[in-house]
Amino acid sequence: MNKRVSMLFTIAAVAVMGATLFGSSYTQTQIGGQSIDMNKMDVDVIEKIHQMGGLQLVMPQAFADVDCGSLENSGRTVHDFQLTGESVELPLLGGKTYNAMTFSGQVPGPTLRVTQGDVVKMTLTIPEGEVTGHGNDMHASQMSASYFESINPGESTTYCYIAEAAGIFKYHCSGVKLMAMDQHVLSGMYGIAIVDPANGYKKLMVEKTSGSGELDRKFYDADALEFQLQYNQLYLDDKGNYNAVDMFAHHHDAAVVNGMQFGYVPNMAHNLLVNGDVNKKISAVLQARDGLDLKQYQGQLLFVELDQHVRIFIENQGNEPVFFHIVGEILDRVTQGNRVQAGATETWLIGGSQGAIVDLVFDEPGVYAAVNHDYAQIYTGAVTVFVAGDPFNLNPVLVEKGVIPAPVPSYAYALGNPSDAVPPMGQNSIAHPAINIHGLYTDEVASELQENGAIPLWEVIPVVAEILTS
Ligand SMILES: [Cu+2]
Repeated sequence: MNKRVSMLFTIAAVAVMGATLFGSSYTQTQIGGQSIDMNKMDVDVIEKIHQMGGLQLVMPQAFADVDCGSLENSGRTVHDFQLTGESVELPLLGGKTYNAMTFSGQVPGPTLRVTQGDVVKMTLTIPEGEVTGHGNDMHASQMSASYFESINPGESTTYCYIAEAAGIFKYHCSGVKLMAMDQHVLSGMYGIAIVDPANGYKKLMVEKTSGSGELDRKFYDADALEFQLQYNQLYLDDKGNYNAVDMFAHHHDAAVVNGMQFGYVPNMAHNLLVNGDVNKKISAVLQARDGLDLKQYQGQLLFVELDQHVRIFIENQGNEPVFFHIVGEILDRVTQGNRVQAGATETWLIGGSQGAIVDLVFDEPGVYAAVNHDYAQIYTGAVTVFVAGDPFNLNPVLVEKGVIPAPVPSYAYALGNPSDAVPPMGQNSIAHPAINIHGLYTDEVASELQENGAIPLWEVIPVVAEILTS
């Protein structure tokens, strides 16, 4: 055994011992990054660790099993959260595909929304014929993932927990008894649970100054138009398979928001509305997802009203920091858990497996790009375009042509907001005027959304185009 490998095994043994001695959740037994200098390691050593399934740790049953029976009859609201673990092929930007692993045929997985104190009854089913087992570690619970272990193809397991802490929490596949967890998560097996505070969200206070320099505090009701943005990276080889060497090197191939690179950018429908011609591009740089044939994968925009309380649930599902920034805006409030962390701040740093709730109000009609202000991530896909109000003065045309009966405060009334960016309704949610089908979904998931009333814009736009150009 060469020196580096034996050194690694020593570190692994110490970690295993730590787990046995202090035995709680495996997260406490992770090896500190400073103890291994990845840059000095052989690539084949990294590959060997990966083939081993990472460093396998011993995990005692430190947490008592949670009995669904007693929790289900405790008088608390119970949420039945059903997930399936499925490997599917999903498209990448530019026409290629990759071998994705998903919860329920979509990346990210379905969002769970509950109120603090509710019981979550999570069932993970792995269909017969699935290539590997899967697990689920829900950060909203306070149980070790080792309790849940992993589920084999053809099997199903349930656990229950009380969502005691308010906030936004990641859930992710825990691999096969924690092996290959990195591959499963970075291939798409992640999602969020939003736990609304028991007493609801707080009013939003925004400070402005008057002409005489005096402070003018404006308060917005707690009810808000809500979005969800989940940041991650893809590490892939040429065949669309997960590439662990790139992951260890922190060398991503794509930065994704809700699973897609440049998912929220203008498409040809917006060309038509703004320029009167599907082929006349609004943005030469950003228009990466043009084409009605892309269906649920074409670019869509996020539409908000002016002077409207907007709440964004953000989770960093990835392996790199997120410097959340909205070009041309200031984040009026940042909350983590149920505690306000900042007010009127330009950018907020969100580490890996960390969430934040950003509240803000857009004051001026315009186009605003929410970015991960890490340049390596901006240019590889972490750009999300918000449009506030009617900056293109489309209301008169749309009304005149009969597309809408009266002027509207945002284009969401005509085009809807993308389904993957809209979380389920909570206790302080303003309903979106309409939802369009957009997301890294299988066609089955997209059809289900259509059956539930979401708009397939790729079918609607040709009709609108005919009206507008007639
Ligand atoms: Cu998995």
